[in-house]
Amino acid sequence: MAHQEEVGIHDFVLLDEITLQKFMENLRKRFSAGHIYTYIGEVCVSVNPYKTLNIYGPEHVAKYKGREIFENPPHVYAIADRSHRAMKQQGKDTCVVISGESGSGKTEASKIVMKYIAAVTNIGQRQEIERVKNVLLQSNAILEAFGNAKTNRNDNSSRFGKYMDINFDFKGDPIGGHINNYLLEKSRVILQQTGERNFHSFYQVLSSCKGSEMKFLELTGDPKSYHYTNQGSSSPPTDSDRMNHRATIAACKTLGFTAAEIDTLWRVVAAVLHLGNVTFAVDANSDGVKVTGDSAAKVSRLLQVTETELCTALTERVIAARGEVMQKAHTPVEAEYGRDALAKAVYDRLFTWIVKKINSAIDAGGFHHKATLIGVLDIYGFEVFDSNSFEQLCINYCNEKLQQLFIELVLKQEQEEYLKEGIEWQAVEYFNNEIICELVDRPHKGMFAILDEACLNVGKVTDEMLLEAMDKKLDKHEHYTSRQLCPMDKQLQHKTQFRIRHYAGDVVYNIDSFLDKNKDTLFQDMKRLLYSSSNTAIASMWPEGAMDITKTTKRPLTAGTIFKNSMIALVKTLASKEPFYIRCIKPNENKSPSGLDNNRVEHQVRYLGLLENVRVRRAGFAHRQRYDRFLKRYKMVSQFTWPNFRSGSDRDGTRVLIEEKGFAHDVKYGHTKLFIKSPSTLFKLEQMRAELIPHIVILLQKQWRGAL
Ligand code: AD9
Ligand code: MG
Repeated sequence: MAHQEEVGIHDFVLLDEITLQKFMENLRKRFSAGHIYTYIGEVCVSVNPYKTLNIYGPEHVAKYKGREIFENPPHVYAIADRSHRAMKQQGKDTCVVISGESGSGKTEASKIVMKYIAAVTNIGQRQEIERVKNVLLQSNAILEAFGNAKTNRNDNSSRFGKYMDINFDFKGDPIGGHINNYLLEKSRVILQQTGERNFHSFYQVLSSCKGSEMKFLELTGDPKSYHYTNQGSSSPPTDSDRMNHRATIAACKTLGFTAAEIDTLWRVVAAVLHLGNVTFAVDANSDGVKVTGDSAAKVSRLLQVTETELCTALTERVIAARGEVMQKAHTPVEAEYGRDALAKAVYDRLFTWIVKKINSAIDAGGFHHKATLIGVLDIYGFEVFDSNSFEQLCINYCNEKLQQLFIELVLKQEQEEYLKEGIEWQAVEYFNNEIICELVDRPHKGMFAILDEACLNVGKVTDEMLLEAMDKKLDKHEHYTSRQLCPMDKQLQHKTQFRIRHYAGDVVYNIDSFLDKNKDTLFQDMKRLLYSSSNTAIASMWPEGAMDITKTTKRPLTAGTIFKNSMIALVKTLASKEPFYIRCIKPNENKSPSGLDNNRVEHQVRYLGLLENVRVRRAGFAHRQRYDRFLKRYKMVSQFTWPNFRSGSDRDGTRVLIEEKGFAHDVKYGHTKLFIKSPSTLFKLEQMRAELIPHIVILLQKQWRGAL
């Protein structure tokens, strides 16, 4: 295979000057030459190429397998290999943390990591391992169908967070896994912004509902016919929706979903579409509302519940007061609210059920305890829309937490390494975003806590009052402001808006519906209705429907608190593993393969803290390498070490070489590694090596010829 000429510098640590300008120059040079990956030490910076690159084939897998990072051009494969080898050889749990804003290539990178791991494992072709590998890879197709959607930032945007543990046996082969999913953006089910779509699954089902097998869904095939798909973008399903529909079904089969279970997936999706078309009219015979049209009948057929019970649940609710049970009729507004809440909840439960099914297909069972893990984190990226709500707050808070982890781990790791090797170093200044995390999650005082407190006073507190409470408690915080606090601020046009200065930029949020989304309640009647479904899969999604309404139940945790707790648990899990990082960058706003938008990219480089990362990595030492590896690479440059150093340890050999070449002032000797201060020393060594290599090749050729 021809070796592609490297353009630019493969590791930012080796830049002669650490400035944003030099960083950008190098990134641009490499991106234009098709090199989307560049290292900062062991962190891989990846720029979304927005085109298919021929760098992921089997020959590339072979090139990276078992190799050190510096032996090949930068690649996600090298990171995947490192995480796999560290796990296999040292029995350590590792994780690959992929971060970057929406559309920067995180999900693609996570799939590339998983494909690489699948490609380098199970040399023995064990059947069970093959099954596990297939399931792990195929699970993506299902999760993306139900959890991804077209947004204005990304045509295939993950609308849920995903952390996947892969379990390995002592041979380093995958024997199972487990997925944790985080907060699906279920509000998308009922509402999308201009230009955006609902979840892919809706278009997949619409693209294929005309066939005889899907007739029972009673769908027209046109997104325009359904309220929930006739909003942001109502263009017809595409060929790829059709193809992806088939791929979803194939993946479900691989994962062992039964035919009835696959049916249930589409039943629920179709039922949600019909549910959106249920309309209400004031009932002249009572003071309540009645259901109109024929959509409710379709919903009841698909969800396998009785139509009467469905209509009752949609138009009234049962309330229990002092042990007595009463019916209360909805107003038209309440009825519509209840319908939409039901649609969101049904879809959300379906998604959770899918994840559970995938988990049972990949459960490593009894091996679990003995296995070591690689965790792969692919979560929604930082996002700013024209209108940002509770979901964006959660997503952006999640990115704050990950950034904080990055800061801590990267610094911690460096510090530990210097300590372990007995080397002194100096700390580097960086922005610690802990203050922003606390703005959101501080117990009793943070935004989530204020939100929860407001939710305790059901019916009495409005979103505006919530904002007032936030203003009162957070007005001193330097990362928070609102229209009320700052009336002259041009960004804040409405009294419902507040702004957080995130590490990645300013985001203006709208407080409307925050309370509702945080409370996230569904009338108990609806839960009971779905629990009564004759479809066992659907019934199993609603276990609390069995509960007696008169029994006092504990107040359920709010959506914000559940999310906050899951983020804290996630960070703890990641921090317990040896982390490897992929930092993704979105080159431009147009999804274009050519062109790196300077401002946009500079902004990302800045907020991802990449320059600080380079500085920390170089804080004193641009390069470090184990003595044996150092000698192997550079031994030809010294007469004392070529062809082999025989009069001492690798450390001694390294010292002899370094002293002979006059670099002694620029290095420190750790216990197991050599630390080089300035990149120029490494350049010089590399240069000497490069000059000598042709001579050595000729020499070796002569020797071979002589031997023949
Ligand atoms: V979000 O936070 O889920 O909205 P991601 O996950 O960061 O976002 P994603 O991986 O979905 O972004 O990438 C967006 C699109 O960029 C993909 O659908 C591909 O069309 C394109 N992409 C990303 N990475 C690559 C790559 N390595 N090679 C080719 C790529 N195309
Ligand atoms: Mg994604």
